Amino acid sequence: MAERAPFVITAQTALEADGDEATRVASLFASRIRPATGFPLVVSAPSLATNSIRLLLRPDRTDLGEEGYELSVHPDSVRIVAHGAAGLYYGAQTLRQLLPAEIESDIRVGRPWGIPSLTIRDVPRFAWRGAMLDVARHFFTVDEVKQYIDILAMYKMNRLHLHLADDQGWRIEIRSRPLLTERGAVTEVAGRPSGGGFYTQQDYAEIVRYAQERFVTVVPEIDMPGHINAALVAYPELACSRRPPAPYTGIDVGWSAICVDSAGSYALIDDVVREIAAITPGSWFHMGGDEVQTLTPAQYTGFVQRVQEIVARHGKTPVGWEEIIEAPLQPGTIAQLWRVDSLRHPLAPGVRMLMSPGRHTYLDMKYDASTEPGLHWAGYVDVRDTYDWDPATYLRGVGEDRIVGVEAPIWSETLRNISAVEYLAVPRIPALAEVGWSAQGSRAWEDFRSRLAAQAPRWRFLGINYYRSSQIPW
Ligand code: TNX
Repeated sequence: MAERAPFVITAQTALEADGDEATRVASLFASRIRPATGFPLVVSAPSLATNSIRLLLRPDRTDLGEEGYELSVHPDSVRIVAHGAAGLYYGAQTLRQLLPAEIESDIRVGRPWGIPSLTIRDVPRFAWRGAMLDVARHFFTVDEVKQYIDILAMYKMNRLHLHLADDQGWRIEIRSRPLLTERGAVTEVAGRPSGGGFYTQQDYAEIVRYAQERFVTVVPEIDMPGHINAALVAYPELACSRRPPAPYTGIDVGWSAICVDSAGSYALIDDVVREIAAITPGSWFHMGGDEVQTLTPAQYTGFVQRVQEIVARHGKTPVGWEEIIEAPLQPGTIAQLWRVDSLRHPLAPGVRMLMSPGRHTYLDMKYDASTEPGLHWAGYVDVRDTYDWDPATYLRGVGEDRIVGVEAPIWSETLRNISAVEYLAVPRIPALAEVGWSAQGSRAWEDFRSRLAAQAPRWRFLGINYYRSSQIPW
């Protein structure tokens, strides 16, 4: 049987959308493909004309959920149908991937822009498909964070977890507590006494806006009660030790703690959570909770309980690293797995897990012994390790229904710029994106590795620094 002809984008192709949300998505897609094609690609209301790419929201298509889409490419038109605007956006990302790699060029390329005739119906497996960026150990500028968001959005990931405070630096302006950034933001790992940096609330709002436009929800994290030295440098009275805390630029963990028995600590935490919650449209606030070595178990669980109440009072759902499950948690709370491969006690009712097992998802782990940046405490993590596992069978007793999704953290102890971040993230981000999106039964490593190889020319056009893993047939 003869294959159907492709749809070809030309100077006359119209982009059509119904309503504000669909129009916004269509405009973003148009601005992405305008430079390479050089075509006007004007966005207008739906018509009956041929030679058009149509983005349509359909209230009756509840079968697609908020993020699913249906894409049909015919010789004379392209149609993306979704129930939610996110679905239209993901459909447009798929369309982008079906175009020749040169579509990613920022300068005009004279070649035909064909898209094969096909129909795709696509709905994500997990609601949470995230990446975490540690902006505390090394600071990344607003533009660098946007570059990272672009990569996430391209692969239909939908959460950016920002690790905003740690021993080495406090990275977000808190207006009622100005010393946090005045004194706590000027350091980062490996010295640079006036390195560091922080986001003003306006900067943060700009990151949130840019992410939101690409259907990525920002999840802010303030790590506590440990990993908190930078805050104690600013407010030494909240440290229970008698010696005033000194700025820290090393990479040891577990040694600092805010004084959990002092009312002043909770007053500060309340100010911090309130101000961050007010500029965060997403539902979540990440309270950290990892690697505390200086408190008794009772002190630790008591602290987690009080902070989860503060987070709830400011209208957010708490997220915390896996250690928080030692405390009695409210239903709805999300515990982020990173280290264990079995649970010592069952999850409380309504608590769900976000899966970030180090040996599969930690993007700061080296690919192999020769990788320059990165650490290797969880082992070497090559692309196949990130791709070839099932979140629903990873932990005994924690099946699909107790899992919100997957997330890839990137800790920045050894990463001084976004180019190093990209080198560790790509191609493991696309690998984890597929773990989060596609049903387990429809994934196969052999098939994935050749599809992944075909992405590399795009990364080159986009100027993304990536690792040429020997596992991939580039
Ligand atoms: C463990 S993962 C940490 C971080 C480090 C990371 C380095 C987690 C919750 N805590 O403080 O940066 O290892 O890979």
